[in-house]
Amino acid sequence: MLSYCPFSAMGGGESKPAPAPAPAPAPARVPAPASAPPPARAPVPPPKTLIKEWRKIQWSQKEEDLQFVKDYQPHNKDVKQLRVLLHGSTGAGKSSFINSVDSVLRGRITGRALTDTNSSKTFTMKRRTFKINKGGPGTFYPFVFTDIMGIEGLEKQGICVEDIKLDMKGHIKDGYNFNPYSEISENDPNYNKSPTLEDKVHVLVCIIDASKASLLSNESKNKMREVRLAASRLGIPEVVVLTKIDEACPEVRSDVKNVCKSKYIKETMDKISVDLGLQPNCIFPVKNYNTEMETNDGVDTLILSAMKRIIDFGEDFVNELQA
Ligand SMILES: Nc1nc2c(ncn2[C@@H]2O[C@H](COP(=O)(O)OP(=O)(O)OP(=O)(O)O)[C@@H](O)[C@H]2O)c(=O)[nH]1
Ligand SMILES: [Mg+2]
Repeated sequence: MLSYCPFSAMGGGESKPAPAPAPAPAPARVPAPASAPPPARAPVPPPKTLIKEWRKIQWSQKEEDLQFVKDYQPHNKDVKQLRVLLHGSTGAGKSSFINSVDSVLRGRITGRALTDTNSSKTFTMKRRTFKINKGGPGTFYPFVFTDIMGIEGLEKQGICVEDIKLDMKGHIKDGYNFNPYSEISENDPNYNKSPTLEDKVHVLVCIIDASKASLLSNESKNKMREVRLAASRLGIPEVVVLTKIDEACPEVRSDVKNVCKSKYIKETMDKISVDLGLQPNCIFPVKNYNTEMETNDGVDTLILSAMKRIIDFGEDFVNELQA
């Protein structure tokens, strides 16, 4: 970017030393010839971070979406709540996503599922299921989130894929401490030998950090793909939640509503779609609440749009089980 000094520009932009002043009184000043304009330079185009909108998001529809999530009740009477299992890379924002949904539904920032600011090593070690309070004491939304240990980049450091598969089938109880080196044994007190329909997972959510998606190791991608294939064999629907879109794209950081014009986010979603073998319309970019003191409509809308799909998928799944 050029920055012109206004004075040198007015004087023609030359920096030659001024000639010595003439001793005689100066004649009437002849106006200096108009200085040549600075050579035309092609404007440097801004980096193309924004492109044509690639997904329509109804930013004004937040209240309707919120009401949909608030009113949801499973039709299948054998299921009081949809079980949503979150998995993904360590530090991708799994626990933050639960906190964010909680915050959207309560209309204020909450932080119940503990998160970690130093995400180099997995923080959530223990399986824990979170219910979201509906208002009055003892009243909860009919969906729960099961938070588990992250998949690390390097083999044997994160959760075993076998444990995720067993969890999807309802075999792991809350409180189980994941062991990266071996899967749960059938003799473990936290092994559920006879899972009910409610213990089983109804929707699988893979959480991926948009700012590090391109750095995902093959090891992690293979683990995620293996989990996805196991889910599809069980008929469990899967959604990807792409977090940290604010860290991934400066245009989104300045305004979250730029997300569906962000070239980087679009490319990241296309890549994930190919790597995991999932339709792009099952991938939802979100920004989790992490530093905010208050909720805001843009962030809420993205979280609700992911939640709506999670509920729709879960509802279809449990209804098919009934049929
Ligand atoms: N800027 C930004 N930071 C985020 C977002 N989501 C999560 N974070 C931050 O990322 C860090 C890790 O988030 P967690 O929610 O603990 O991640 P996790 O997937 O539960 O991690 P493990 O339990 O270690 O596997 C925390 O510092 C969060 O505040 C997001 O959308 N944007
Ligand atoms: Mg966590």
